[in-house]
Amino acid sequence: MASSNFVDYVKIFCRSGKGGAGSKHLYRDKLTQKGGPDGGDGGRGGHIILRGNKNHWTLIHLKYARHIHSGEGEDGGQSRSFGKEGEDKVIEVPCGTVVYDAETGEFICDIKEDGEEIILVKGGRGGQGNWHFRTATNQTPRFAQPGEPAIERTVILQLKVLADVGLVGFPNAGKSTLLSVVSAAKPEIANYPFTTLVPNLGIVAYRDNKSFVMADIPGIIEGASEGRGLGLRFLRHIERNSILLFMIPADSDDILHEFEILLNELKQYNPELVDKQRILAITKCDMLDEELLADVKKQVPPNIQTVFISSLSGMGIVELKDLIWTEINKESNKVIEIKHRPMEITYHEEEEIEEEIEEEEEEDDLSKYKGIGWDEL
Ligand SMILES: Nc1nc2c(ncn2[C@@H]2O[C@H](COP(=O)(O)OP(=O)(O)OP(=O)(O)O)[C@@H](O)[C@H]2O)c(=O)[nH]1
Ligand SMILES: [Mg+2]
Repeated sequence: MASSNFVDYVKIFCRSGKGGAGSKHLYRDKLTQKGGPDGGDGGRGGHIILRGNKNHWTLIHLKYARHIHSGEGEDGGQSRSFGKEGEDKVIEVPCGTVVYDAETGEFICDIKEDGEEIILVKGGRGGQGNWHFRTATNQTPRFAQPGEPAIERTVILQLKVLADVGLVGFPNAGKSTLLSVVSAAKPEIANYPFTTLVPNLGIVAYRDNKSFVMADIPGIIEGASEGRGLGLRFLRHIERNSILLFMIPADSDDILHEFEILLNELKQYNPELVDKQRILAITKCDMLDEELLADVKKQVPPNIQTVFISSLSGMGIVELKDLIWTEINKESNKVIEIKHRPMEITYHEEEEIEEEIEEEEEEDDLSKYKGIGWDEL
């Protein structure tokens, strides 16, 4: 998984710029002996800003950006001249990025829209020059304010994909096959469990140039909430979906039981997921004849809209797209705000260990170049 392009977790150390100091300059020239204070203000230190960018789909571009520092503000000068402001650093992130404090796990902010900007770490204010401190009783203040110090903060950026519909099902249910049929995405498809190891996103073209985004996540199995299979690690990618599409193969032994297991695992992860609107797709219906299909139709859970589909023969696909479109456009299914629970810091230890191993490997790679001149490379 370490070599995957799907990066949905990065930890970054941020340091904003410190503010420049105010100047204590006293004006003097050949004609003026005591010109009074004329020290200018220091410049503000650079902020670290997060900006949503719809052209990014993952955090891969930040995978190796472990330290981000913004510029320091310059000190004020004579003749009341201001110090230059420190350069701001902008971190471009995909929409759906959530930021947590790496030490406490506390939720800081999230970016939902393209172009949305949030100051993650503020630059220090510049100090005021001595010109500000002149008073009737102290006409030559020989002091000025220092700039505010830089702020250091380690943050965790976590991606929660903003798709309209999320596919939920056991491994081998035909999730990736459906995505490959309705969108241009080319996920890996194979007849063994856990073919999909990281989420895939696809844009589904609908009538009249309309479209919606579908997220195919790795399969869920019973006990996922206790860490079985790939666990629930990827479920956060469906937290923000408007609706969930449950997928159960027509040849499953007990459709109702399978449906309940899936529902229960989602509930273990986040009870709010169970409140989302659900649709059920019974997949691989091409494998059944009329008689068997009629039998399966009797087994489906009540109180859920069900569509019988086959990604191979195309059966029910149009009907499914119509239903998804209607549901995601219902006002009641719009995701307005989701509650971000604090992050459990231990949760990601595994990933960090993986990252460290990778780093060590890189160091090893570099060591072979030691002692070789640039010309020889
Ligand atoms: N007959 C038939 N087979 C299908 C259909 N859809 C998928 N399959 C087959 O079912 C197997 C699993 O399909 P995938 O799309 O990889 O399943 P998945 O749900 O993405 O599985 P994981 O990635 O392991 O969670 C593949 O061999 C597909 O060819 C279908 O509509 N009809
Ligand atoms: Mg798959």
